[in-house]
Amino acid sequence: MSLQSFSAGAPVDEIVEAMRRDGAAVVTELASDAVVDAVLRELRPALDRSGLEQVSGFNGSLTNRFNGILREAPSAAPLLEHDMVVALADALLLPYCATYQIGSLTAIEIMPGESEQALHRDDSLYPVQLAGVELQIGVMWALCDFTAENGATRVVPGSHRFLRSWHLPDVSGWVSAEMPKGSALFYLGSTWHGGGANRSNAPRAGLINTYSLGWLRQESNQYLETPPEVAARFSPRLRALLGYTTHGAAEEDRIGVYRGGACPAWLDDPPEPAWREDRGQSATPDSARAQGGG
Ligand SMILES: O=C(O)CCC(=O)C(=O)O
Repeated sequence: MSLQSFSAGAPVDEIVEAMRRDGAAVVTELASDAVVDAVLRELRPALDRSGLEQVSGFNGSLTNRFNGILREAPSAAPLLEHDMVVALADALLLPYCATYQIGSLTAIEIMPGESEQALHRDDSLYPVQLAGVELQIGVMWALCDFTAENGATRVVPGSHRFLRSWHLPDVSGWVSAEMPKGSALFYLGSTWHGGGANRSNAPRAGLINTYSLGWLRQESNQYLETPPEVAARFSPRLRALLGYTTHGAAEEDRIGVYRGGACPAWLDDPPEPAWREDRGQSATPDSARAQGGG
């Protein structure tokens, strides 16, 4: 079984359907070479300086990783808030939350000679399983061509339906998410996947980030990775995605409120109303209740 691949202009509902069926899908050439090249160029010094700081059995010994993406690579912003990404995240996550957030944001450069990463599911971070509820989705942006030879992400199609258990399920049916530079692999948090071995002579560079339900704690602390003075350089939509907003509209339902004063100017005019209006969620608590919510 292979993953379904879509062109950048494909209807969002068809991609959502493929993700619900297979647990993952590829959308080809969603970002231009110019953007992708700029991201990698901006990340280069950080990857060379501190890429190997996260070496571990799980992360690999020949894999560069870096997390302070927006501090180093402002060119990554359009990828994180891309309309297609937001539309897919809306369809897959908004049934279970009022707003979702970036859970983690990591550049991963698998160097030649690296071996396979263990297959895993990202949502095992959270010690709950709620039938039918997806806790997060992941997006892997290809910053170069992804091939089976250079370590394209390995995905087990259909594995989002495997039950959680202490025993490793049969994950032998993995496929390589091969895709040209600028494409994106979308996968559910429950889908088994992992980095591939790099048997080529060149690095395999990708930018992977997750979007998780807004009432969960972020996997990586985005307020430290992108502190307010850096977040201020980006759009209200991206700031809200980073978590600089609240979950829930009504005073008594809000999570993530900040009442400490000394806010940056843009927090005095919080981004969340615009973000909610985008998605038709600007209803007041009373009218939301009248419509059957809350
Ligand atoms: O590098 C990849 O292709 C996947 C990495 C991954 O899934 C992880 O590190 O959690």
